Amino acid sequence: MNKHVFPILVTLAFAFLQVHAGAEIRLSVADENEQLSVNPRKAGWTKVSTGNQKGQTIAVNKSGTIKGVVLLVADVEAAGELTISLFSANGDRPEDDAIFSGSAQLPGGLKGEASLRVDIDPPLKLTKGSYALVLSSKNSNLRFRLNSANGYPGGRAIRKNSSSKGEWTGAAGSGSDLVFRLLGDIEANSVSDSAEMMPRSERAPIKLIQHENPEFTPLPFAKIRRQPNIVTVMVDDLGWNQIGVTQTTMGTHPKIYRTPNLAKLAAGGLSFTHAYAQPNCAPTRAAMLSGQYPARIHNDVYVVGNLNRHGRGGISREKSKFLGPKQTEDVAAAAITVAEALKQNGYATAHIGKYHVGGHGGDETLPENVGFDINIGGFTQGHQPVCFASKNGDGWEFRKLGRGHFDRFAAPYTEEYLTKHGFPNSLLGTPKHVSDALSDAMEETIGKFATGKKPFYLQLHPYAVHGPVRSRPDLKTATGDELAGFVASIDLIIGRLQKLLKATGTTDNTLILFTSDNGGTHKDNLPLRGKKGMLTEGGVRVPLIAYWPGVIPANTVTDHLVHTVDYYPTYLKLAGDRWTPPTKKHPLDGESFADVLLNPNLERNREPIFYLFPGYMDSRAQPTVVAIDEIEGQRYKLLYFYEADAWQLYNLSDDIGEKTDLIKTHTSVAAPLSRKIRAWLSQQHPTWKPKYPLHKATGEPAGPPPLL
Ligand SMILES: [Ca+2]
Repeated sequence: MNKHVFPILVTLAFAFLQVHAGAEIRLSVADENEQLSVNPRKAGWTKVSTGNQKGQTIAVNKSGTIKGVVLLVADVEAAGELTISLFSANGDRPEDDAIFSGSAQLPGGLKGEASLRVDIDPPLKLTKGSYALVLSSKNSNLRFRLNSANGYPGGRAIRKNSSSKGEWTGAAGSGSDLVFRLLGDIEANSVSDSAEMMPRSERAPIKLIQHENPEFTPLPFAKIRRQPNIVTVMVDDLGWNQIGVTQTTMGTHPKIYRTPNLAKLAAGGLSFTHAYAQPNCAPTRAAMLSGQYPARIHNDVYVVGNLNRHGRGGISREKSKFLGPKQTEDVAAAAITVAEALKQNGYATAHIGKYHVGGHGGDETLPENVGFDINIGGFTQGHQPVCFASKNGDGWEFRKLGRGHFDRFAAPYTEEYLTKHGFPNSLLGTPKHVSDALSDAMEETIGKFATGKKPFYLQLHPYAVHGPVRSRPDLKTATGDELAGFVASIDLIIGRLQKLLKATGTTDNTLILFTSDNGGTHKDNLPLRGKKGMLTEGGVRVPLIAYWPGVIPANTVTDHLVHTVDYYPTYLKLAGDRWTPPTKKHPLDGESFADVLLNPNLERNREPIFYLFPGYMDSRAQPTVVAIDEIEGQRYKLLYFYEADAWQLYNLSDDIGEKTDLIKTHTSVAAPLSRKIRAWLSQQHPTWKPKYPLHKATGEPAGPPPLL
């Protein structure tokens, strides 16, 4: 489907309404971020035949403007002209003459369902009141999607056709709405719940490849060499299946992702199909560093920035029932970080690349002050302003990337460099890419550590693939795609890491963990639903590969539940638990998965993975509590939405795309899980202070969700 803007034909039949005379409409296919979708189980269709009219009533509570509307349509190939009009409304009935009316020709040849964007230019200024948006079309069988789940409580779908005897009446049940979203500062939307968002392509059939583990003899824990070196590679914004590794993606990855070094890592190690992170950069990094959920006072990082990020298609500050509480952006200096704990266990420590959870409130939370012997690039910022080095006077620099730490790796590619790493000659003399500079920093750091006596812990946190998405030119050419080329630069880091470990004789006593900080955001995460920032699987499920030859059985896969908070206790276990943080001061919320690394076939019960999100983030997130748990061999996800005071339940074992809400039929699963959520939120510890959405009227916290 193309994104052309189609020529318009304006109907000025109502031009006597001076205020909007001259307004025009333009029709186009909505871009990726604006596409609408609705759970098919809660959806229907309404056809607008020639001579009939369909519409939607809308309540405008405060003066503002409408710049247009997005609608979900189908059978576009049969459509001729579309006319959109806006009336004042009395109940289900449009009144008087249209305030605005515009027509345009729909494009021929479009197949299937499409989010149609209608721009109104200039925008319509509306005062408080009830309105009706009315659709008609000529020579057409145009169909519009209905949300039968009362997605927009402020109005409903209406119709005027032969069966209504030419009178206006409600359409298709009192709870039905057209699937729509207004554009402009008047917010009305029949699919406002982010969990309802589901691109149409997600409904394609899914085939998941189930890997069969080869035979292996697991090593008993007592037999393994303690205190391995540990390298955590945490990529930024890399989606669950945006790598070319079948073991991890269950075969769902698009073929543009070519990552041969990661494929080798998986072939020699263990892939996790169900690894979870927080839905955003900073919260995941805070969870990893502290080993704690955000509800702990020394974590307290629930989201990037603040918990009242309204707008951009999300519920407005005016309409929301709650306020997001205040949070912090740094892991507190009082926390005992994983680096500090590993230092207590005799490790040398380093952080390279994106940090994001220190320095907002002072230098005491920067990596060098919270347990890292070496810090290259770790700073407050959450993304790289540039992906390539640029000239600065006589030298080269990565402009505004952290605090200049990477500038000593910023010189353009030399012949020697290209030969050493097997990179193409076409790069000779061109500016250095940020992923290569990260590898250079890694080589320098591991080179230092390998000659020392201590085991080392290295957080290698690439800036890729956070936006701006800029690939090294040869990698873009090789993959045919800017993002896939950017992902390929990550794969080169892994290739260089493995080569370096071999060269320094440290392969056999080094554990590599490769993962991401949240779901993908630049392209879809199909078959997972949603993207970065959401609590749907597309937002929180991430790739995870563990590699430690001779200890972790090769070419194995596990579906054990793992969350970012688990890394810290796992590392402590492997370090020998010589020193662990006092539980009174710094309890850990995760569970070690060291036993799974040794035996991926192990039967194991982890407590549920929990999420508490008490605020707002544009169209992606509203106050929500989530639990993911294993019940009688099936994996379930239970969600509570504060705004709607409503629950959803999905069976992730047979519904990876979270399409079928089971809340009405599976009470025996949901009820005990709601009690586990209550127990989790109500646990007693001086450091456990979960923050809830705040009632607007009283400022009082809403507290835990009710019991089912
Ligand atoms: Ca991220």
